[in-house]
Amino acid sequence: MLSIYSDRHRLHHGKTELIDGLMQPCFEMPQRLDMVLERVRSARLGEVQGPDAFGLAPVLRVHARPYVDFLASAWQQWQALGRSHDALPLNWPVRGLRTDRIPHDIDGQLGYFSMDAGVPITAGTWTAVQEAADVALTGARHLQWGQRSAFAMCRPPGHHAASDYMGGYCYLNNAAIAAQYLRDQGCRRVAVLDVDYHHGNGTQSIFYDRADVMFISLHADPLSEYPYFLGHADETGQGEGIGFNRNFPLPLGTDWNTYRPALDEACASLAAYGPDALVVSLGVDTFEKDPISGFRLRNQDYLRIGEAIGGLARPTLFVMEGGYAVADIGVNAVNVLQGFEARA
Ligand code: SP5
Ligand code: ZN
Repeated sequence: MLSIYSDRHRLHHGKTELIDGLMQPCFEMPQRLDMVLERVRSARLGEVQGPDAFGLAPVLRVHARPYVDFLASAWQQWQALGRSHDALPLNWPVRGLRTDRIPHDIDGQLGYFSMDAGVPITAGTWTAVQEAADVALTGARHLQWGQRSAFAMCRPPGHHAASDYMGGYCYLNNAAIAAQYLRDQGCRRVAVLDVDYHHGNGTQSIFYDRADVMFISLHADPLSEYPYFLGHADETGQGEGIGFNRNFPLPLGTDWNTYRPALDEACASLAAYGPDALVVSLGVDTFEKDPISGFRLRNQDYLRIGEAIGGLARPTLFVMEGGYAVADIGVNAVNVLQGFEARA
C-alpha cells in the first residue's frame, strides 16, 4: 500500500494541554507519527511519498472562509500582543451567548472558533495543518487514479474539526476534505468509517444533512467520554441526510468481544450503501494501553479491523487520526493496513 507522509507535521508541536485540571505535556506529539513511519518502513508496507500541493480550494469546500482566515492569521495576531508561547482558547459562546458577531480580539476569536482547549496554536501550526490536508488529498488522488488503497499519514489529526471550529487536537478535517474531494472528482457516493476511540463530531456535522456522504462511527459512549456533546445512537442524519449517519456508542471497557459485533453491523451498513470510495478515520486510541482512553483492544485486534474493512472491497483511503500509546501506535495502525491487504 502506498503511504503519503510529510516531515512538516513536526512544525506543529503544542507544549501543554489541560488534562485532569493540570497543564500536562500534549499527548498529540510529533513522535506519534515517527513511530507510524518507522513501522510502515519495517513492515515493508510499500512506497512512502510526499504530498502534492492542492492549495486552499479543496479545504474551502468543507471549511468556512472566516474559520480558515482565522487559522491562517491566529499566530500573527497572538504574537502581535507580545506572546511567544502557544495560543490557547479560554472562553466559549455556550447557550444564550451571541455567535452572530466575530470578536476582533484574538482571545475572543480563539473561543469563537473552537470547542475546547485541546488545540494549541504554535508558530508552525498553520503550515503543518495545511500539509496534513495535502497528505489526505494526495491519498485521495491516488484512489481517483485507480489505486485500490492509500494511507494518508496525517498529523495533526482532523475528525473533531467541524466546518468552523477546531477541537480535540484537530484543526482541518483531513478525512472530510478527502471525502469531499472524492465527491468533486466524480465519486457519486462516499462513505466515512470512523474507528477512532472518540466520536468524529466534526465529520458527522459536516455531512449530517447529506445523502452523498455516509458517516459511520464506532466510539466510546459520549455520556462517559469526550467529546461528550455528540455521538449518540439517535443521531441518524437530517433532511436529505436522514438514514446516512450512524453512531455506535460503546461502553468504557469495550474489548474485542463487544467491538466486533458493532464493527460487523457498521460494515453491513456500508456494504448496503455501496460507496464508490471509502475513507477510514483511522484512530488507534481504542488500544488497551492508550493513556487517555478506556477501551481494551489488543495488537492483534487491529488486523481483524483491517480484514473487516478489506472485506468491503471498496477503494479505501486510510487517514490517520488519534492514538497516544506511542510505543504501539505504529504496530496497531499498520496492523489495520496489513489486515486490509490480506483481504484485498
Ligand atoms: C483525535 C483525538 O483522538 N482527539 C482526542 C481529544 C481528546 N481530548 C480530551 C482528553 C481527555 C482525557 N481525559 C482522560 C483522563 C485520563 N487521565
Ligand atoms: Zn481519538
